[in-house]
Amino acid sequence: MLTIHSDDHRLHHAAFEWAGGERVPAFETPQRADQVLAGITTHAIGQVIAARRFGRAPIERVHDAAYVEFLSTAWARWQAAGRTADMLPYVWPGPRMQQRRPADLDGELGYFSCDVYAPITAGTWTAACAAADVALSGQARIDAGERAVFSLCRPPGHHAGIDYMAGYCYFNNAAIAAQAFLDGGRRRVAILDIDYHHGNGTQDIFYTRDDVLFVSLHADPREAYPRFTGFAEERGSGAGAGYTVNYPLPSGSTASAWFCALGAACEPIVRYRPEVLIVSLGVDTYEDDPISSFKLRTEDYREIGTRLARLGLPTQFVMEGGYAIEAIGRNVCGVLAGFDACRSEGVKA
Ligand code: OKP
Ligand code: ZN
Repeated sequence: MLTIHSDDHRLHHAAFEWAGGERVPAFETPQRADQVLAGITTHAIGQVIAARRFGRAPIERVHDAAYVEFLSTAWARWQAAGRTADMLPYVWPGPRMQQRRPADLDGELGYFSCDVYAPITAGTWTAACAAADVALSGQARIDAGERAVFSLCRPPGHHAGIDYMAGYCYFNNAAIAAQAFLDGGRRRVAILDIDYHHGNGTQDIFYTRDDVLFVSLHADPREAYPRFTGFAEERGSGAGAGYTVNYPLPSGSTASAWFCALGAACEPIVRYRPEVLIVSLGVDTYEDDPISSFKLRTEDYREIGTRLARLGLPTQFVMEGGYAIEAIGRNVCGVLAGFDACRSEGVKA
């Protein structure tokens, strides 16, 4: 399988994050993508190519232009104020408060985010644009007839909504690719999100639409980030009613429960008859992931690839989470190799 990559991801490097009331080293590091890239070579997944640049227009097809503009200038404004630490918000518009854009930088930072897990650093804008380019370059390859690609995006994207950053995510790479498929003339795109965490941003972007089916398998929000979205009752609204499907799983779920849910999640996808499938690929479902609780083992990732290949669809894998540095390469490559192996046997009904 072809992999798309950009070295610019390294420009985004958070100094720390908050956990258990303490400042701890950030879990979302440049090493993650470097390890996956090393795995692609070690496991002979295939060719790696650099992303092309697509500019702001395809990003603004899913994100609010004011949010994009804020992200593009935030660090320079922060620096001009004499500040040097990572930018993190402290105040958000809560329930029943006015959703009004504040007039100064600290206020806007809260307005355009919904948690404390997406710091803006010196290189965040460049890296986030590069991740979108990695997604768009993969999309262009599928559009040109490639059967499957892996977009090695970093920073990840599925928590970024129409007008906010959250949970290590700034631009929603999978959503940007989905919109590009539609803008290129496809009419039905499915996104399957198998990251441990609910893809609240992707859901936000497509919640009222029927041209993108969003199906997500994730830890029950009652006991996991992002806490306030991802319940089974969230199913889309308006024209989008029925086009969001959530499968929350209990904390501590094992592979057998997870694969059972994957089987269920594939049913609405098959029924939708999408022209293309985007997989938001997180491997933080792994048993030794430092911030998650599912119990998948390395051998399970190959099986995931096999199951997805059996759907018989043009497929774009988009990298999301996975924080067990030592295992991230082999787990991601397990999925890709499993997919490729099943594909080369020929897809049988
Ligand atoms: C991003 B992706 C950990 C609390 C959760 C934010 C997690 C963002 C996950 N102590 N922190 O979905 O992998
Ligand atoms: Zn995750």
